[in-house]
Amino acid sequence: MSHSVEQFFDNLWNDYIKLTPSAAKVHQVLGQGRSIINDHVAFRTFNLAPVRLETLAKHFEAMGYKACGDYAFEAKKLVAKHFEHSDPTLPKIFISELLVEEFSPELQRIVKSLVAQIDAADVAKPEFLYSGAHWQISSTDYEQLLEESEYAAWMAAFGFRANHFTVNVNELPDYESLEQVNETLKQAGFRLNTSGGEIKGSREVFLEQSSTMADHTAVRFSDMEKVVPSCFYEFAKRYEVAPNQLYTGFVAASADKIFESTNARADASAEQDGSA
Ligand code: OOG
Ligand code: NI
Repeated sequence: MSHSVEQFFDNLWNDYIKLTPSAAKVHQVLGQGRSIINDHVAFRTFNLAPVRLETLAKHFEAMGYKACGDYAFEAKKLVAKHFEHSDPTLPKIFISELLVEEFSPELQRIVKSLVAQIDAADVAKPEFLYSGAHWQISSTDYEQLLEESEYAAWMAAFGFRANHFTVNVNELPDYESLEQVNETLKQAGFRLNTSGGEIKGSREVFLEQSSTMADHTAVRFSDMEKVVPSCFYEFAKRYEVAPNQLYTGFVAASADKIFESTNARADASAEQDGSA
């Protein structure tokens, strides 16, 4: 791995743990001081110039990543792509984008006003991917976005940075199953995302995933400070599609539930689908 790519992921991680103090605790609990290998890192954006998925992806393509899979989330009005690198020590990258034109004029107005505050020259720098929010937003606009899209509200509060890192459970010593990982996390006091069940996916789809519910962080809105859900940690176990060949893709039905790890009202949604 080149020095600059290594530096990029170090900077990305350092920004992420500032908003996600529980991530350091996850490493301590699961890794017992040994290093943890990450399966993937996820980013969010809006499908508006100059921050479209394709534009953000250019930074990863410059590092040698290749586009591998496309995903659509109709109800949440999102699409996503994943990227892989030939260096197996580098995490996969999952980037989603909100289909802004499918929302109400009110949401479109707010989101466009945020994106208009970005200096396009900043987007061209790799540091953009851990630069946070490039705008001012009021807590009332945040609340308004929240009514239509938890994703839009998260983007408005946090901007451009890793939404989550994901522990590669296959590479985790001491753990045979994702159930064991989840039990250890719960005993250590972590709250897991139960939307769609604690474990999303199965051996049959070659991927099992779980995640913590996002930490809560004080965000300075233009009118007041408010504590809102920030970032979370995910756990992924992959299965072989052929001898010695692990599945490398994502599973849309599972990803759909992982998105809810940043929901303010995740408990309510878990009750609705009967899995709480
Ligand atoms: C991405 C959710 C999907 C996965 O691994 O399937 C995902 C997000 O919450 O931004 O991370
Ligand atoms: Ni993920």
